[in-house]
Amino acid sequence: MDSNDFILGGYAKAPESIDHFSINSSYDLFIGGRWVKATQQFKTTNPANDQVIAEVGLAGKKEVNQAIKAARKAYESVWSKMPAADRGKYLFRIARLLQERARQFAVVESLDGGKPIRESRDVDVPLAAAHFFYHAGWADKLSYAFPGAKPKPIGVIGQIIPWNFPLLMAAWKIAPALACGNTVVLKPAETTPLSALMLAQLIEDADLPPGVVNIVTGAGETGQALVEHPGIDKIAFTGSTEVGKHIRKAIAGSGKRYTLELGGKAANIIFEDAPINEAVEGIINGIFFNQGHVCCAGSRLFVQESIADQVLRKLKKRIGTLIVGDPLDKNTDIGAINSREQLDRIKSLVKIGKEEGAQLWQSDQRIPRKGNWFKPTLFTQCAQSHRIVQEEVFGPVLAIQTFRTPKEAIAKANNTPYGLSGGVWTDKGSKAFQMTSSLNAGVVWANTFNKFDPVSPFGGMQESGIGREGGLQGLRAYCNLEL
Ligand code: TAP
Repeated sequence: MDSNDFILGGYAKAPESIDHFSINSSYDLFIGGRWVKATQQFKTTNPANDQVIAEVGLAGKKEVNQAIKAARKAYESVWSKMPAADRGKYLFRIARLLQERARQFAVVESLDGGKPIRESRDVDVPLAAAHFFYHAGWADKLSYAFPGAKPKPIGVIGQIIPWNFPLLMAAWKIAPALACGNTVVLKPAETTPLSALMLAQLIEDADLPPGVVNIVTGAGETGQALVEHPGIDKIAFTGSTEVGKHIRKAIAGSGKRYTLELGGKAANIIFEDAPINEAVEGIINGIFFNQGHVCCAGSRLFVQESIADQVLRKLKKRIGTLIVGDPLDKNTDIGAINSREQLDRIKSLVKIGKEEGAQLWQSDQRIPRKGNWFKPTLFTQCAQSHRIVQEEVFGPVLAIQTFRTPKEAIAKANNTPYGLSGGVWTDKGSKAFQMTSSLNAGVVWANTFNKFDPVSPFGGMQESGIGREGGLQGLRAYCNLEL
């Protein structure tokens, strides 16, 4: 067996084909409906094998300025004046083209980001299309969304997104902004620029008026240039709490509107009356889904003491069956860690977890040598003060604690600066309601985990952010309401 062969837990290999379309060897910036060469380029690599996939433009202040000017021109001359029903038609067209090209987008998302093709294919791409469909429907019905008010667009929106759901985050940002009559300049993450650039190609094919959507690839400095530019009316940011705080300071006093979707440290709480096997699947889905690269990952598990041994035994057994390997293989459960930097961060926090006294358990499946990989990892005997309990690891690492009463579970679950999401598993509806209303979290799932829908608003409390995306609340964030 080749040293980099993927381990498929007894299943024959089932790789998704990649010869049904081609990825360019280099991509320019998408500004004002044209492809504009940047002064500098950078490489994007496949985290599963470290191979370079393509070169993309690195937008500096000059290109960001150019993109904002193009967005302003499109806003003033075309998009904000267009009949809302026509804006809706463009969004429907984008949604349908996304469905037609779903296989290409799924492959690119897995190649560039490392996530299993099953997730890109069954979660990321369909949900991205659903967001465009949903907001296409709202475009000419905004006055019904906000009865008694006259919704007006805000203007030019700067949008900055992370690497964990690159296409989906682009859809979450672009679809509502356009539906409300705004134009956008979007910056994808440095390690996952390709699906946003393919979306730019799709938008070009959809004949969207030039400048309505502009995509500027680059690193943190590109995002900063967007944030600081006076021509931006609103910043919509998804990423880490650290950068979110930095952005809030940078725009203070500027009059720019903002929404911040930031980090999380979700508690997944399992009561003794829960359906145990389903709950174990929920734990797996909550933290190992997308390698734990999920803002709302259930990275803290609280199990009622009476069932702790049983849950832990079942959990370990189930983890042993997970397939870690080739993101393009349809059997794969856990793909590649998105970047070397992120892998180093996970390793460092795991080392700290051991040093602080928590007990580590890792499954014994083999992982490929080349590329960025991390085994599913559990920590037991965790204390509330441990850094693996308090900090976002953003990897397949679960910190497990026990509790005796609902009150204790709530106190422990709420003991972090974050407040994005949580999960409760119980047979009792009343207990589910009591828990969901007591947890400091923007989203709480009951007897399920990590479920998304364009109709449901998503967002955090405390250091997990300000504002909502999705649903009416998300739409509201892209309008000025005149009463
Ligand atoms: P960040 O490092 O914060 O990066 C997010 C985006 O901001 C990237 O495009 C990044 O560019 C850019 N950026 C970096 N520094 C900037 C600056 N000074 N000014 C403006 N933009 C800047 O986060 P990440 O590591 O990509 O993503 C993981 C984080 O996102 C996690 O904390 C996760 O919880 C959070 N997240 C939250 C949500 C929601 S909905 N709450 C959803 C997904 C992810 P580069 O990539 O080029 O550095």
